[in-house]
Parts: sequence; structure tokens; C-alpha cells
Amino acid sequence: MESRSLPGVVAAVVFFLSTMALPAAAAVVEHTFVVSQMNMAHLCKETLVTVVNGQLPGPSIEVTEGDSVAVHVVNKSPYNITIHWHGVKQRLNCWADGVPMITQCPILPNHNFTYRFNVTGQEGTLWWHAHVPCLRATLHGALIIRPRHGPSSYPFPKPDREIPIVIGEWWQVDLALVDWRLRHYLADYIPSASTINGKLGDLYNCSGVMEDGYVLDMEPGKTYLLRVINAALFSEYYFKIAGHKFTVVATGANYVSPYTTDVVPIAPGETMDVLVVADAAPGRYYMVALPNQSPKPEPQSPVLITRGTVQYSNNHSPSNGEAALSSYREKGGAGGPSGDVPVTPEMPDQHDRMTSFYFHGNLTSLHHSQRLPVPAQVDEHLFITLGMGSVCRQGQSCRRSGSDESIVVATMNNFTFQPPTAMTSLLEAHYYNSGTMDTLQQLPDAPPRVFNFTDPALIPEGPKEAQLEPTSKATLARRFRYGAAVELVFQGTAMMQSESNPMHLHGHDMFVLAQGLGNYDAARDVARYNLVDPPVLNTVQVPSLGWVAVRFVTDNPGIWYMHCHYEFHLSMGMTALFIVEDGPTFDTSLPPPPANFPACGNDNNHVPDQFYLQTRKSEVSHIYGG
Ligand SMILES: *[C@@H]1O[C@H](CO)[C@@H](O)[C@H](O)[C@H]1NC(C)=O
Ligand SMILES: *[C@@H]1O[C@H](CO)[C@@H](O)[C@H](O)[C@H]1NC(C)=O
Ligand SMILES: *[C@@H]1O[C@H](CO)[C@@H](O)[C@H](O)[C@H]1NC(C)=O
Ligand SMILES: *[C@@H]1O[C@H](CO)[C@@H](O)[C@H](O)[C@H]1NC(C)=O
Ligand SMILES: *[C@@H]1O[C@H](CO)[C@@H](O)[C@H](O)[C@H]1NC(C)=O
Ligand SMILES: *[C@@H]1O[C@H](CO)[C@@H](O)[C@H](O)[C@H]1NC(C)=O
Ligand SMILES: CC(=O)N[C@H]1CO[C@H](CO)[C@@H](O)[C@@H]1O
Ligand SMILES: [Cu+2]
Repeated sequence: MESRSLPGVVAAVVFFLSTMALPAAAAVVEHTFVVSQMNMAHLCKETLVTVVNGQLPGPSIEVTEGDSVAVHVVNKSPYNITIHWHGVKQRLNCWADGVPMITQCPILPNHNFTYRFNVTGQEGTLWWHAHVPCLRATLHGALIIRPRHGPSSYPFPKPDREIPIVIGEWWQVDLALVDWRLRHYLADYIPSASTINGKLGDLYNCSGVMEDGYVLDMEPGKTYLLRVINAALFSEYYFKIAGHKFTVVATGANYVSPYTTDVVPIAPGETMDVLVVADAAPGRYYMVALPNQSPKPEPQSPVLITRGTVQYSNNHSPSNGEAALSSYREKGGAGGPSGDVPVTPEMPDQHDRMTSFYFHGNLTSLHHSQRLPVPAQVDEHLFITLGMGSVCRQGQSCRRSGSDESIVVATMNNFTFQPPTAMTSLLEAHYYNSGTMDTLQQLPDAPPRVFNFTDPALIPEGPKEAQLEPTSKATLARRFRYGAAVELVFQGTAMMQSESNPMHLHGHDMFVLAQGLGNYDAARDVARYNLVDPPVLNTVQVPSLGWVAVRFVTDNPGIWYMHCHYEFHLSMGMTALFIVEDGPTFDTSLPPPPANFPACGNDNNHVPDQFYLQTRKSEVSHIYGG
């Protein structure tokens, strides 16, 4: 089987369409993505990873708003592959959304498929990733959308340089195995390191030799636009640069009112465009990404901090540098702007959840001409609880609370998602009106039982939650007519967990009206809705033991994945499908599937379950040193 290396071929080609009479001619931005496996060495160990064009992170796609994109995906890996263009609205183009068995049959090993989509009405940073469970840890890259009228039309001072900052994880284990075990609630693998732009940084070493770290050269006085992406599977991160402040100007390719902060919390699936001015004293400064986690009784993971360095390229000294810097100096350390050791930022605590809560609560959208109005009238109300539960391995009744007879799963309104197993994608079944659609289970508009959702006594697997734990498995879907204004409240629960949940909706942006801690109470909380300038996001961070209220309009026919962007919750079933019906006209109806659409078929590389079952943690324990 061909699997190891790959030629680093393939550049992006841009063809200008001479016939278009737009302000800046719309272009077709074309890429070839060869997905293959290669060995990468970190922490004294070679690991076989699945990557695009031999790169980790994968290639950035850079477009101008209004451009068309064509990405030729050639699958030389042993896995079924789809690529999702995270945050791209894909209007009337659900076929290109890249969710396996939902919007398309996957691209089988040794097959290829060309994704075609237009990027319109969005500016800023998005990203792409494989929508194959867990494999997105190494199959991802930036998708950068610049304004049609050039960088001088940014609604903020024109940056001197633009830099993608991709926060990720380094895994020393077969990611297909991680997924299989998550789905069978054998959640025994964790990443080995965090990364910035693929580099582990100097907190990690191989036999005392430090890992490379990402280095950003800055010139004094210049302004940098950092396009920060959280591509990690497991954690929200706190991101900081010692001695510098950030001005957040966009998130999820939507502009926000400039918001100044010294720390950027970023959950998996979120993207943040932030300006940094090189206004500190010339020297070296650490850029740090710290994953946060829920406190006990949640199981605790080792804290995998990563860091890179910002270094000033010459000695021109700005006036206020020294003063701005003194408060960031490492306590008791030898660090200094001109010393050998870079200055270290003081990070929030790993258990701090309020820094993320306040940050997200402070975002508002920027007033500008393209901004869509917030729907004032609501046609449909949904209230969705997020938590954990369990299903029996066999039959209807079984012992729970951690017993081997049941499997712990992640839930929405007391259902966990069952991926469809038909011989076509659901979207084809929907489009051709085939019978498969009858097997879908309706996602209830509200949880079947009202309980004290955020009572911390429900967190551990114990007597208090035992009555609530049984749940059902089904292919969950909710239908909407075209053009409905939907209000959706996500309620985090303490059901066997106290995690936050970054909820991602495909094909639509959401107006984020309000958030709160504890239980949502319409009588009290509707009054707090921001209907004037709410931020517009494709991924909303539902706070730990709290809630978020959003509105969106179902203006894009198709079947859209709605799921938690923590990969462990996704693999464990925190997913539902939003089916948006066709509207009355040609311009509001889903067109037929594109040419050469993949057909479902058997690949010859199917790994038997037995393999994953037999691979016990003990056999790979050397990876984690125990
Ligand atoms: C893609 O597949 C088609 C047939 O399925 C084949 O003709 C073509 O050569 C393939 N392209 C690449 C780049 O592998
Ligand atoms: C993209 O835009 C072009 C030019 O307007 C149009 O011909 C094409 O159908 C669009 N493609 C998709 C997938 O929407
Ligand atoms: C904005 O942040 C400040 C502190 O950082 C906090 O006190 C305030 O409550 C936040 N606002 C919202 C709406 O979350
Ligand atoms: C829910 O539980 C919390 C924590 O135990 C408690 O403070 C609150 O009063 C409870 N709410 C209701 C409505 O029982
Ligand atoms: C979920 O449904 C099951 C079966 O009806 C019930 O036993 C359980 O209490 C429900 N749990 C929640 C959280 O609603
Ligand atoms: C790959 O996808 C096909 C459907 O096209 C499916 O039959 C097969 O089981 C999948 N293989 C794996 C390893 O998931
Ligand atoms: C993987 C590796 O070699 N890690 C080493 C990093 O450095 C510390 C202390 O110097 C060692 O204990 C680790 O084994
Ligand atoms: Cu989640």
C-alpha cells in the first residue's frame, strides 16, 4: 500500500475571469490537495500522520471576497476523506459542505473529488478541515478572505503584515483509533503537546534538545493582523503575547467593534482576527497558548502549554515601551527585553472560565453597510440541552453509572446522534425524495424533562444523575421551512460533565443575543437580548454550566450539520441535522449535485473493530511514559 511520502508539488493557480466586470475581477482560486500519510518526528518519536501536501498545518487558501474556489482533493491516504470549509456559508451549495454521509459520500482511498464554492458576503478568517472524526487534528489550514476593494477597505487601520496563527495539537497515536475508542467510550487518549503553526515550542524536548518554536519577526511601530484559528480537537485556549495588547476586529469572518484585550480566549472552531502593534521595547516576547479545562470533579489532563516567540528585528525604540513592559516580566526570572530569555506573559489559570465568558460577552458586531438585520420576529423557538447520558451496549435495560454494560454518550435534548448508514448520502436521499429520510428521528424542540440543568451535583456519575442518565440513539434531525427566523437557546447542563460546548452550525451564521451562567429563564433573560449589534458567529461558545441564545434565518436549503466542535463530544454524538426545505423559487432551491459527485462504495482498507478493541492503552503506554 502506498502511504508514506509525497511529492511537495502543487501550487495554487489563479485564473482571472476576463469577462467579469466587477470592481476587482472575481477570480477562480484553484488548489490541489493531496491527502497522504507521512512520518513526522517530535518528542523522540516518529509518528505516521495524515496531511495535505506534506504540510502541517496544511496550505492556506487566500481569496478575495466574491471569488470562486476549486479544490481538487486527491486521496492517497487509507481513510475515507471529506473536507469541510468551516464557516463558508455555501449558499445553494450544500453539496460542497463536506460532511461524510450527510452531504456527500466520502472520497474513498485512491479516489478524488473537486470541491467548488463561491465566497461571498464574508470577510476575515475562516479555515478548512477534514470532517473525518479526529483526523482533522492534522488535516486543516487557514481560509483567508480579503475585501474586494483591497486592504485599504478594512474597517480598521491597514495592517503592515497578516499572519495566520493556527493553534493545534500533536498526537502520537493513530487518530482513527482515538475516534473509534471515543465512540465506544474508551476515552483514554490525550494529545502529547499543543502547537502554534505546527511547532511544539521550547517547553517540549527530545532528550533535552528543545522542539522548534514558531517565531514571528516584528518591526517596531508596525501593525500586524494575526488570524488566529483554534484547530485543536480537545480544548479552548487562552492566547497571549507578553508585553502586547490585542485589538479584536473580526471573528468567524464577520467584523466586530474593535475590542482591546491582552488575552484572546479561542474555542475549537472559532477564528479571531486581532491587531497587534509592535509598540513594546525591542526584545523578545513569548507568545503563549494555554489550554483551559474544567475543574474537578471533571477528570484532569496534563496542561499542554505551547509557546512561540515574537522578536523585534532592529533596535529602534518606541517611547513608551519600557513602561508597558514592566508589568509582564516573569516573576523572579532573568527575562528582559534585551536579555537572552524572552519575556513571559502571565496567563489566566487553567481552570479560569470567566475570562472566556466575559470576552465572548463583550463582542459586538461592527456597524457597516453589509451587516444583515437581526430578525425581530421569531417563527420557531428551540431550546436544546447539552450533556451526557448513556445507552446500553445490548438491549433496553442495563446497569449504568460507569458500568461496562452501558456506553457513555453526549446528548442534545436527551438523544445521541447515530450516523446514517445508508448507501447514499442523506442529502441525495433528500434531494431525490428517497425513503431513507423516513428513518430520521425528530429533534425535540425542548428537553423531555425539566430538571435543575446546572446543578453541580449532577456532574459526577452518581446517584443524583442516575434517573436522568438513560438516553436514546437516533439520527436526529429538525426540519425548517425556507426563510424561517429561528431562536435557539443552547443550555449547557451538568449531566455528567461541566464542559463548555463550542456549538457550530454549518451553512448559516448566528446572531448571538445573550449568554448567562446557570439556567436560562425566558422571563428574565429575553430583556437582556442584544438586538442592536449582536456578534455574528458560526461557532458559539456555550459557557460551562450556562447558556447562549442565538437567532438565525434558514435561508439556505440543504442538510446542515449542527454540532459541538470538541471532537470528543462530536464523536460521542453531540450532533443534530438541520434540514432547510427549498423555497418557492429557483433562487431559493437546492440545485442538483455537482459533476463527478462521489458515490458510496466499499473501500478495501476497512479496519475491523477487533483491531481497535485489542489495541489497549497498556500496549501504547510508552507514549505517555506510563
Ligand atoms: C481523478 O480521478 C479520475 C477518475 O476517477 C482520474 O481520471 C484522474 O486522473 C484523477 N485525478 C488525479 C489528480 O488523480
Ligand atoms: C459561483 O459563481 C459563479 C459566477 O457567478 C456561478 O456561475 C457559479 O454557479 C457559482 N457557483 C456556485 C457553486 O455557487
Ligand atoms: C465585559 O468584560 C467585563 C470585564 O472584563 C465584565 O465585567 C463584563 O461583564 C463583560 N460584559 C459582558 C456583557 O459580558
Ligand atoms: C439548582 O442548583 C443550584 C446548585 O445546587 C442551586 O443553587 C439552585 O437553587 C437550584 N435551582 C433550582 C431551581 O432548584
Ligand atoms: C431521557 O429519557 C429517558 C427515557 O425516557 C429517561 O429515563 C431519562 O430520565 C431522560 N433523561 C433526561 C436528561 O431527560
Ligand atoms: C468509507 O465509506 C464507505 C461509503 O462510501 C463505507 O462503506 C466504508 O465503510 C467507509 N470506510 C470506513 C473505514 O469508514
Ligand atoms: C521526550 C523527552 O526527551 N523529554 C525530556 C525533556 O527534558 C526533561 C528534563 O530535562 C526530561 O525529563 C524528559 O524526558
Ligand atoms: Cu460539546
